Amino acid sequence: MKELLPPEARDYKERAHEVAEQAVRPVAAELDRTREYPWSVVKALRDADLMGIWIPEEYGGQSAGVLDLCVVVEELSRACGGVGVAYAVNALGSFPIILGGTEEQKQRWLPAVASGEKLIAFGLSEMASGSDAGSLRTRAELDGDEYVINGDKKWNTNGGAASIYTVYASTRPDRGSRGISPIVVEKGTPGFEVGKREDLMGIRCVPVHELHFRDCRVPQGNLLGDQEGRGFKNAMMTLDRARPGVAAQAVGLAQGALEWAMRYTSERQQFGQSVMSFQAIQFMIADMATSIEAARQLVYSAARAIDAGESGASKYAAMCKVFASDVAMKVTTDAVQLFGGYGYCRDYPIEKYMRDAKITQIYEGANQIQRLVIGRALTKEATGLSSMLDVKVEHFPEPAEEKQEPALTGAGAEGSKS
Ligand code: COS
Repeated sequence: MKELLPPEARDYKERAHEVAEQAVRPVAAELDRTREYPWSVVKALRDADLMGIWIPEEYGGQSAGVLDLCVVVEELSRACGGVGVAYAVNALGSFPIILGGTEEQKQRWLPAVASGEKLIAFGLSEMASGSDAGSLRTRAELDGDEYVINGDKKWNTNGGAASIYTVYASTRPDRGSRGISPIVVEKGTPGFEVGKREDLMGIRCVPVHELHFRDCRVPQGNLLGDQEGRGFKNAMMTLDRARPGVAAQAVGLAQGALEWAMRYTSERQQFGQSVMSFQAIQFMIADMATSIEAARQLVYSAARAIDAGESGASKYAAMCKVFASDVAMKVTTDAVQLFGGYGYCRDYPIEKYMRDAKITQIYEGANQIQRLVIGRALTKEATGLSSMLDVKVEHFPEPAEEKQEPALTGAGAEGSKS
């Protein structure tokens, strides 16, 4: 259903498809094994003019929308989920600057990200603060015209590879989530160290690191915007725009796994015929393909709603993330099943899809958090609904008094005997 996409998105999708087939698929297994950063893919994406497309034109980007970002991530993830997120996380890292930076800050940091010369990362989570992002403990204290940052970040995707880090720190711990501020820290700043690399189940070519800040001094001008305390909202608004990218990664992974499963089951012969010719297998594949298409359309329409500035961005972003990642987990697990014993070993590419898919249910807000976001949005909508319908629960008619069932003796019982 490519023709349902606007022409620009179709063009981005086709170009990303080319990069995925030429530069990603041939190296995906090797990158998974060695855990090397996909620098060759970054080069291919730069050559194809696909890096930093979401950055506004005035800062060197292409002013592409969330939909365009999603179709690129989807195509890359179809070949390798790790490469998909290595690309998408640059959007996650730069949205805080696009949304909250001053004109000078945007001019300072965005052009190098737009060209792909520099990579960028997003530092929100900490060891003790994951889903409850507002409880973060990293501190930033103003000392003269510098912020002094102390604390540790966890799960920093692109950590080490990135040159620019958007870090969320508390400038006013007494104000809770309203005391959090976003501060940009550049690689090489004294007191800032990239720590332990996590040994992940999937997306293994992407480095995920701890970050450590020990009396790390940055100029006051690195505080995004001109006011402290806007960090939590900035992070939430960023996630509203970035979560469809995770959903697109999930769709790409599911699509890639489906295609491998179709190829395998149509070639594999058992009982004198292809495995795919059995109806039980066709039904499985039919369900996989149908759920992927449903997920894809939800991702695209959520992205379009966000691009159009519709209210309810958080709800749509959460809906597509939760739905697509659950689909990806189910589809990639079924794809492994369709490969039988071969699906369970690393000689075939399929088990990697299952390992890569799992993280889409966890990062950028666990799916339980997405359901909470959707639930809260619906709770608000329910209030609006009751006033629209002018119905309150107590206005529903009282249930009629219960009628006594006739006893099984007497006329009825006798009648039933006759
Ligand atoms: N856009 C703008 N503002 C938002 C917002 C959004 N999407 N969501 C919340 N806010 C605002 C609220 O309006 C509220 O503002 P006030 O302080 O002015 O009242 C403030 O932020 C706090 O909101 P809330 O009370 O809803 O925050 P909670 O602590 O209940 O947390 C969740 C909300 C759970 C949704 C949030 O912490 C979350 O998304 N957690 C997951 C974090 C995550 O995705 N981590 C992975 C990062 S990738 S390393």
